[in-house]
Amino acid sequence: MENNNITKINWYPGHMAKAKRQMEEQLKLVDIIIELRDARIPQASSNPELAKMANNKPRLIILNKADLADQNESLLWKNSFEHCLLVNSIDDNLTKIVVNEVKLILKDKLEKAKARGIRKKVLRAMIVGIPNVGKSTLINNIVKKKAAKAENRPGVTKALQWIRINEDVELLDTPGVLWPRIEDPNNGMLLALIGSINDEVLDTRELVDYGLKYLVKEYPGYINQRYGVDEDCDNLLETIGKNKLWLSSNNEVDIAKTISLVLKDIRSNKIGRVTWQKYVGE
Ligand SMILES: Nc1nc2c(ncn2[C@@H]2O[C@H](COP(=O)(O)OP(=O)(O)O)[C@@H](O)[C@H]2O)c(=O)[nH]1
Ligand SMILES: [Mg+2]
Repeated sequence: MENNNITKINWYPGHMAKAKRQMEEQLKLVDIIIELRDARIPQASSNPELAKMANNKPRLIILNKADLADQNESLLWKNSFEHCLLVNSIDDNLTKIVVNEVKLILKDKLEKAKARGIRKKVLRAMIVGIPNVGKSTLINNIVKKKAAKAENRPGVTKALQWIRINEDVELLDTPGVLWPRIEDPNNGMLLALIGSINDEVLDTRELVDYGLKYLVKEYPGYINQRYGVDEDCDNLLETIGKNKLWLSSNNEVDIAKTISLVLKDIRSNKIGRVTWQKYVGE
C-alpha cells in the first residue's frame, strides 16, 4: 500500500495538538461524552484517542445516518456497545431520546447528588466526532429553537456556551472535532467511500474498485440492480461504463466519468443501504 496517497496526509499538525488539549479541558467539564459516529462505518468513524482523552467518563455512542446503513448490521453494532443509540439526525425527533438516555446512563450520579442534598443536578454533555458525521445537525436537532443559552461559566479561559436542553441536561454549544483515523489505509478507504475525505487526496480508481468488490461480495444484486450488469464479469467498472454509455468522444468507456458517477452513486446511497464495515463479533 506504499503508493496509497491516503497514507501521505499529515493529520496531526500543530493546530491539531492544540485542539486536542482544548478538547481535553472541555471534556473535564462534562458528565457525559456523546460520541457521534457514522452508522455505515461504526469503527472507522471513531478515533481511539478519544477513549484516552475521555478518562473513564461515561460515553454514549450515537450511530448517526442510520437511514443510510444496513439495518441488520446497525442492530448488531448497537448491541455491541454499552450505551448506544441509532439515529437519523435529519428526520428523527431526538431531544427526548437523547435526554432520556443521558439520564439513564447517569442515574447513579443523579441519585448520589440527591442523597447529598443537591436537589437539582444539571447534567452536562458534549458532542464529539470526526468531521462530517453530523455533529452540527445533531446539535440543531436536539436543541431546536426553544432552547435558551445558559450563562457563561466562570473559571474557564474561553467562555463556553452551554445550551440548556431541558431542566436536567445542558449541552456545550460547539462540538469537539476529532481527527479521522486515516493512517490506516483501510480506514482511509472507508472514510473516502462515505465521502468524508476529499477526492483529490486519493486514488479514486482504487477506491471505486474496493467499493465495487465489497458490494458484489456483501450485497449481491445491488450492482446488477443499479447498472444492469453481470456482477461476476471481468472488469466490472468498464462494463458498468459501457452499459450506461458513459463514453468519451472516441466511443470508448470514459473511465474518469464512470469512476466519478459510481462514487457519486455510492455516496448518495443510490445503490442502496450499505454498511461498509461489518460487525465481526467479540
Ligand atoms: N442521511 C443523513 N444525512 C445526515 C445525517 N446527519 C447529518 N447528515 C448530513 O451530513 C452532512 C454533514 O453534517 P454536519 O452536521 O455538517 O456534520 P459535522 O461536520 O459533524 O458537523 C450534512 O450534509 C448533513 O445534512 C443523517 O442522520 N442522515
Ligand atoms: Mg459541524
